Amino acid sequence: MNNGRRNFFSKVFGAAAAALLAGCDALSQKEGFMGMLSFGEWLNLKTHRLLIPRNALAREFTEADISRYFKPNGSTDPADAAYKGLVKNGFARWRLTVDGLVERPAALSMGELRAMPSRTQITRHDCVEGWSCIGKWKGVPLAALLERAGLKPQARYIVFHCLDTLGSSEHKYYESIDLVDAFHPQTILAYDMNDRPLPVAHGAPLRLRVERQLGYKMAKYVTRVEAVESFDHIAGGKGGHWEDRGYEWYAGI
Ligand SMILES: Nc1nc2c(c(=O)[nH]1)N[C@H]1C(S)=C(S)[C@@H](COP(=O)(O)O)O[C@H]1N2
Ligand SMILES: [Mo]
Repeated sequence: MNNGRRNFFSKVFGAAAAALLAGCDALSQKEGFMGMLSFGEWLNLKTHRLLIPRNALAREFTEADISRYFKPNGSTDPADAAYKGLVKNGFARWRLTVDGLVERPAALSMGELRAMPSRTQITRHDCVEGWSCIGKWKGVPLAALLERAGLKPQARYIVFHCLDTLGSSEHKYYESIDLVDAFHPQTILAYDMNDRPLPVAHGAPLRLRVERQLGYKMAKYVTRVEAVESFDHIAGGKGGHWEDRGYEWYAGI
């Protein structure tokens, strides 16, 4: 190739790479990746993400990044009678049931959960509606709970059963994740938000944080963690309240 043509091609490829990078700006910043990469490096990064996306940690932020206002969404004050009763009692009678395909089913009090190992993380919550807020979460790693209960070999998914009913649904809110996300180090059942017990609007007394996915996966008002082989038999059979209404089951970000 003569020099003129080589220049022409490098300009065209340069422009294409720049356009691709620009298109990826939001995602790149979200993942803490900054600066210019060559086209080859960019391709490499994308290939890696495709191969090992679910082992990567979601970006964590600093105290200074915490949103002054964190928007509550979906159910924010459940009207369900059982939930109202628990609130009245300051959640003294609340228990987290761990059952399904486990060796040692359990019903744990908040005191027992708080006595388990904990993880604290400052992360960004992205709702499918297009808003984001940064909050600090402290809770028990789901992996610790599952290790304590002992998964049976047939277990493939973890289902989170909630205490609230959203809108005119026939079923209580629920969600599910696979075992890759269940054992991810940032997957926690959070009981504190911004250094205080989780408020009712954000899912008191316990809510899921699964940081590599969108907001609707982060079940609030969790009362039961069930290990299952399939979720065909639960509610609409698609693995979650919003999934039953057409949303994607794997809401990776
Ligand atoms: N039980 C339950 N969990 C839920 C919801 C809900 O309505 N009920 N809404 C979901 C949606 S769409 C979002 S964006 C987040 C909102 O969490 P927040 O109220 O802490 O902002 O909770 C998710 N988890
Ligand atoms: Mo959401």
